[in-house]
Amino acid sequence: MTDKPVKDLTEQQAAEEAADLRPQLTAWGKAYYDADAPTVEDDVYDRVYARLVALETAFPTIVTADSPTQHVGGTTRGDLPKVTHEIPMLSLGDVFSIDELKEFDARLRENVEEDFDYNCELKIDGLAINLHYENGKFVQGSTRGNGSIGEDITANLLTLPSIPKSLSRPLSIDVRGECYMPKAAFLALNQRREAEGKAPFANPRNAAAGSLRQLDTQVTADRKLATFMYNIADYDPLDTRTQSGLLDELAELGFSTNPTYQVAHDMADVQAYIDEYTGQRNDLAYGIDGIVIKANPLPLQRELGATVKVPRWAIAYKFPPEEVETVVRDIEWTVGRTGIVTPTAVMDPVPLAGSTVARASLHNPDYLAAKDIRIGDTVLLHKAGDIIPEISQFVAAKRPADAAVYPVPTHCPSCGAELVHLDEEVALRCINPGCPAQLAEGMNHFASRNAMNIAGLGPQIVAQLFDRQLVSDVASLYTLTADQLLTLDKFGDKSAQNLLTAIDNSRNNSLERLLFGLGIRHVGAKAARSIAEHFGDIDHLMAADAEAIVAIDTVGQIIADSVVTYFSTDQVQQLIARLRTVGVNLTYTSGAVVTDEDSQFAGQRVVLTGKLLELTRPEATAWLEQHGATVTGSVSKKTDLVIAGEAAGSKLTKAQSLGITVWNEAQLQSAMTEK
Ligand code: 3B8
Repeated sequence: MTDKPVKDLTEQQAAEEAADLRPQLTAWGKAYYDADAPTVEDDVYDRVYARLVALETAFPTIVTADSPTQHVGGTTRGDLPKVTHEIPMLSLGDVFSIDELKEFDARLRENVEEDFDYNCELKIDGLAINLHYENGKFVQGSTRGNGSIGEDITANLLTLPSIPKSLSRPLSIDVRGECYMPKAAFLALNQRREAEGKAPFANPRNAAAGSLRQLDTQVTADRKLATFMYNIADYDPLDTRTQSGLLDELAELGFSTNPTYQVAHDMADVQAYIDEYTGQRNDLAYGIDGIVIKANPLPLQRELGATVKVPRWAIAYKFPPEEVETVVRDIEWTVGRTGIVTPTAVMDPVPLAGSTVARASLHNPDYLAAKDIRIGDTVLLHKAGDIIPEISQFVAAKRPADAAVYPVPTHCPSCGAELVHLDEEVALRCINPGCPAQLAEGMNHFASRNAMNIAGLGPQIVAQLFDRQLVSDVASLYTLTADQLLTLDKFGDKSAQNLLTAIDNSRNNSLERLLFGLGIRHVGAKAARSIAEHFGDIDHLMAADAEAIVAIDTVGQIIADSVVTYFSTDQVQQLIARLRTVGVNLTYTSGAVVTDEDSQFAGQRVVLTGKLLELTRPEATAWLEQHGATVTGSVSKKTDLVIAGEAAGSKLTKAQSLGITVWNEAQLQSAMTEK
């Protein structure tokens, strides 16, 4: 590790230094977590770790999927057991243009006497996995690894609802496919990580890879991973004679398969498929990076076989990366909940990969300096991992003569306090605890779904509450009156009453929601839950020292220290006293989660619709989730049960047309009281 400030490094130097640090951190982490025998002082580990985070934050392109920062907490396994693939897991050859695709077709047709079709499939941007079944029972799941030897991730894959634990027939087969993280789950995960002060994942693929290597399989389970299976290692056990038929048969056996495949007779059909999905790509719920064409007859696949590296019967066409030019008009500095001040490029709005983009994060002063982006610059813009707008570079030829290097602010744009760099951080911080921008961000977090879950209290309303000085901290939310709310833009009696009710209901939340909502550094929703459950109420927690907190299995030193530091300040103690006075519950009331596999709701997908009269939706949802159900918002073929309240509309109609079981509220209540 060097002491050179990160901002003085080139990307190349940063990448080299990071590559040196990672194996060291991984080895220390392994000794600590897996062998429970630390080989280094905690503070040395922390310093090296902080340096790696600093390097990767300043140069996001150098992040690797196996970086220790991508599985914070050292909870991923570095030593997964190896699995040998008897039949190697090959990867696909790539082409980048339609012309090359046509050459592939011409070559194949030259070598094959008879006419044949292709099966066109989307190329899912995930991780290749192998699922091994014996007599219809799932026994082992593994990664591709180097193709011959992969890693055993059975325990993690067991948590994925889309992977059947037993098949509809007692087959012994190896089924191959892709494990991926849906776009929505990726965005939510990164938002959560940012709120918890963790490095965001670079793209859904890295997020999926990290999630599959978790030591704690509950983390994997929470990551909402999904699968599409597309292949079997050996065709013998099935009767199917085509790739398209194979996909249907896999679906019948219980696997999740991608329904978008199409059989193509010739290259014109293939072209039409490419055009169709180039257009739809951004509307899909998962990322794709191209399409795959496969000779459809399975006997032909077998006859053609493979080279050492790639099958001869299939090829991937990769989409060209979408990139547009636009002009930077401003660089805005905004203050986040934790005081981090982040620059954002504000640009002329341009359509890009399915949305209109006008802003891109420039992350921190080092990143801004490295990219050397100035106001007036024409820049090339793309979406990282298909999702996050990112400036690739400025166009030197179009730089205005007077474009000046953008000055980094020395004072907080919200409160005017002097900005600082803590420790090794590249981030610029405002450390004034009374900074209005931080308080507003903190209140947004407090109200968010996984925290106090106050529906209707979003950023725009919070901003107005602070502007009009109706609130000063989160406790003051609980003394707001209808008259005060009526002064807000577009607020009427009904909206005021709804918000007051939502705030009022949040008083009864169990302690873990409050703990997470307070926004204590490093304390995520999961740690908050463990801590709340362990201590039972806030007084016992506030009386605890770090040693007592770290005694909780899933809580590490960094979290424990952060909690103790947080509660040690007068300001926080006064805030807790005010929360108590306004009647916010400070005890843990969630009770143990039922993991009863016999529950009739285990693994069921349930949709709530219409107006519930006796129960509230959050109550019904929480109860269903505690009994193993996944509660979703829309009805599809996969829905198992719809619970329809009063005046249920189109969701009920759809459920009925799909033949899905429908219950009324009373049926749900009786199921709840039976338990
Ligand atoms: C043979 C067939 C590798 C692949 C394959 O969506 C082989 O078929 C492969 F050796 O990697 N990412 C797909 C996808 C990937 C592959 C595939 N089909 N749809 C994908």
